[in-house]
Amino acid sequence: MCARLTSIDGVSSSVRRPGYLPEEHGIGIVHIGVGSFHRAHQAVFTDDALAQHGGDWRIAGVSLRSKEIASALNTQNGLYTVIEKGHVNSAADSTARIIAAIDHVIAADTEATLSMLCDPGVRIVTLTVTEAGYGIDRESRLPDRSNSLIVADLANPANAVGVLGLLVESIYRRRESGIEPFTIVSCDNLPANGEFLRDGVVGFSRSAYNDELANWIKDTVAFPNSMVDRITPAPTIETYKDAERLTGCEDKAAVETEPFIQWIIEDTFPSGRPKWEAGGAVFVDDVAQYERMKLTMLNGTHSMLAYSGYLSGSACVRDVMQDEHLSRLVQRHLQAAAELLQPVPGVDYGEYASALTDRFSNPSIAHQTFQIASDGTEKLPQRIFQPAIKALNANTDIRPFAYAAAMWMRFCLQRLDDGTTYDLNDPRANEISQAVKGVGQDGFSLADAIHALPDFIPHELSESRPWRECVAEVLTFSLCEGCVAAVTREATMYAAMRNTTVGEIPLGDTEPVQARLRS
Ligand code: CS2
Repeated sequence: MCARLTSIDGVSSSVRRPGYLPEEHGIGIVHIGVGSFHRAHQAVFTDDALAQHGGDWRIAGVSLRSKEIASALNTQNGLYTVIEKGHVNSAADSTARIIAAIDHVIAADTEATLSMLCDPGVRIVTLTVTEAGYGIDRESRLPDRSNSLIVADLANPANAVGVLGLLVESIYRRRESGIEPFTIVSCDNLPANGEFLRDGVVGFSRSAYNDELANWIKDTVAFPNSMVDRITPAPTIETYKDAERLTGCEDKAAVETEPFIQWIIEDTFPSGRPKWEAGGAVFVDDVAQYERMKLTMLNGTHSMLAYSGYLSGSACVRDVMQDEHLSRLVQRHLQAAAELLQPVPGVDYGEYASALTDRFSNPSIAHQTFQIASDGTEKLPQRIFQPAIKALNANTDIRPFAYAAAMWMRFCLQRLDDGTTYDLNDPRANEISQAVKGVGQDGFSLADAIHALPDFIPHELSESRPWRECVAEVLTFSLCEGCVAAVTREATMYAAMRNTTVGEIPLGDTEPVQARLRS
């Protein structure tokens, strides 16, 4: 039995170690939401920046709910293993490195969190709390008053437990004590994530404090937008076993991830920042185009394949890519999404699609379709509905998006074709279950029930006859013939449209995609 990872002394010599002494660097960042994505992404960039450029940029983590990860990391003095798994499905293609960027993690403790956030050394707050974690209304971008946490925090901001309350109370306290505000970086998959969070924070301060503070935050605090990317499945027992095998130490905070990593950030950090360029971060004036590309191509395709795949028996993304019909639908979705994007200098959407196909196919990464299928009401607006509206306006094919939305609606029934049931992980799960009760096998009734949910499907779509018909038709077929048949039919229709036969590989439109698929 291996000893617990508490220092790098016991780590196998073949494993990459931090290129700096952690105790020589102070804390400069508070990160809220210390899940596996943060540990595989921002913490890795920070580790590289510390190794190459030094500075007081270590991270204090905040876990808003779970005490588990805080306890695992604190026991290990913040150390943990990142396992990168390449395309060869063998131990030889896995590499491990130890990350020392996290100093400690505070779990579900308002005063400790506020006191850390008010530390004058803290100059940046980063967040990965998921799309659902902000408590900001998507339309108005104000605090969502249907969220009980927001209501409680608005009434008692000094004891806040949610993201907006903690940020605003700490900005308020810092200002009272004459401490400069920190820069706030949202790292969740939301369009214009920085602006979205800024509006939520300003709205919260206006309601819970006063206009003066709200206007000061608006004028003074920086909220750079950022696009983050690294496919990171939830760690499993196998992850911990792999970490132990590779490092020789027991590690209960290990994460596994793909080799690819990307962070594109707007360079607005008035109080300084780590040189995240050391890990390959790219600083730009405007992130919007990159964000749209990632949200609609990677994440949109992910959502489509998660619902279609889970309902038709593919547990992981890699299984989807092995399935002739599902992988064809992946190509269709990538292409449909790419066609709606404005050109970006230096970016070839064909190459991007091809790289995504490769990443999704990584046989060493067991990325569960059920994991991606969670929180559909938070993900679909930017991933599926926005591009669908664009397609409607451009008079191009809406079917790929209508199909994805229909498969999500089918998923909302919480049962597979063989009657197996599952939970709907979604902030609006109760409302959805009520709405779809009694729709039986009628695709039109199911589509009507979901379209009637308030503040969800944009009116451009719910009032569009072609959209409504396409969604209802896909649903009716999947309910009558089953989800495998629905996937097969959809892929066959696409193949026919592209003038290929099923079994032939559909070629993308650009030369790099064609070359890749031919090889
Ligand atoms: C996924 C993302 O779970 C999901 O919804 O689409 O987490 C995806 O893996 C990441 O955005 C990749 O960077």
